[in-house]
Amino acid sequence: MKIFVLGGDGFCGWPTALHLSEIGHDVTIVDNLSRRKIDITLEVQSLTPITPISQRIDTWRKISGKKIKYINLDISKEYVRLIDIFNKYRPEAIIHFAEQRSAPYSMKFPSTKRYTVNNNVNATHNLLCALVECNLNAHVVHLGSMGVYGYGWSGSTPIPEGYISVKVETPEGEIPREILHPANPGSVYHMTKTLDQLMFAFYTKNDNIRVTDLHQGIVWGTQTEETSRDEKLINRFDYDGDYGTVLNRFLMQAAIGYPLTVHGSGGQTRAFIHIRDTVKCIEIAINNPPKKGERPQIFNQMTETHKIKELAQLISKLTGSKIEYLSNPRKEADKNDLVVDNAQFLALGLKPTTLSEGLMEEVEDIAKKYLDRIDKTKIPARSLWVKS
Ligand code: NAD
Ligand code: USQ
Repeated sequence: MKIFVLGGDGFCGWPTALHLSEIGHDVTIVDNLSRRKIDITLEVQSLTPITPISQRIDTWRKISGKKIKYINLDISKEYVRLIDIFNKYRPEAIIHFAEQRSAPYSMKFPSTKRYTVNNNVNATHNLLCALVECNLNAHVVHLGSMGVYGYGWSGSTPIPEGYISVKVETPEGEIPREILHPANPGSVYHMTKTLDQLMFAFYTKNDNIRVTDLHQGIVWGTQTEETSRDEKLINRFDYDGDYGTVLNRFLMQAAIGYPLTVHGSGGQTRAFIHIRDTVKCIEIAINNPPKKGERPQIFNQMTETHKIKELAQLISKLTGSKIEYLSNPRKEADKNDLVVDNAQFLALGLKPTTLSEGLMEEVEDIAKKYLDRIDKTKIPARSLWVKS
């Protein structure tokens, strides 16, 4: 299948592009390298030494004998070029990772709030608008977020996969309806993902675009089968206070003896998935497209939920690290329950990688190996949700 991977140079996109290429798809990466540029502005770097995109692709060709094409394009701004490449290549599936994905970065300054909204909303809308203009029947697989639901809004009732049954009271009696689960974003970044959902609902209804929206939890881990074949293929690992996600940050902190940075009480429960499972889920999603005219197909892409303080305690037990409870830079519930329905991926054959299988491998093979690249001054999370 001809597949475009939008955002294919990023943490989830790069291993996905390699995996899809490995299993025989004709892959084109479209990426404006904005993530690499943000690192330069923030004066941080991936813990792992990532090579330039041309070297990554060249190495993959030498190792696998397979060719991945690369196009440098800003999806949020270069609409006419997007039309040109759609008409030239006519992709059959488009995986859409190309958004600003950090909640702290999205809350850092007015400029980063505005950048996140302009970039994410326009990227998704340009994609959908271009598909209609080019009369392209490609299946769009979008990486959304568990954060669109908020965390634990329905207590111990599992968060359903996208839609919720409600009864509308009318003078004529109750009307049963199935609606998108209420949106409850916790950051400007998460808000853009809730806006994406509405755009998908409109374009599937109006133009019969086929969309699968994957509501993904926090991705942890670094390597997949394909990225570990050569050091020049290594995946990125963000550890800084803006882009580093909680579990990978704890693993890096454990490796250098830095106290684990728990925000608040650590009673926040979140959903997690290993990067190897992300890649597998996308393969499954591509193989199971919705029909034309169907509403967006929504899968919850997560495999386990954990409280932040329990993760810290687990890593502390394994490595002897200290835990530090910091005042929380975010405006979020101090504790919540989170139960999530992920039956669709399990039914389609996903075999989850559990936390117990990969934690120490990450500390030993990644964090300890590259610890001389860590700048400790970049570890604290300094982006405040509310400036007072
Ligand atoms: P990332 O920042 O590493 O990758 C995103 C890629 O998209 C980058 O290479 C960036 O250069 C590119 N990009 C951004 N805007 C673009 C534009 N306008 N035009 C072209 N390219 C553009 O992020 P990631 O961690 O790989 O996340 C990928 C997607 O998955 C995001 O949409 C994110 O919201 C979602 N997601 C990520 C996680 C996670 O834990 N990493 C969890 C849930 C959902
Ligand atoms: N946290 C800590 N200590 C840290 C870092 C974070 O306690 O050092 C806490 C945060 O306060 C928060 C939780 O851990 O309560 C998760 O934070 P995170 O940075 O790991 O994840 P988040 O900001 O939610 O964003 C990440 C990805 C985003 C994706 C989202 C999925 O960056 O792209 O959409 O996870 S989800 O969380 O399910 O919404």
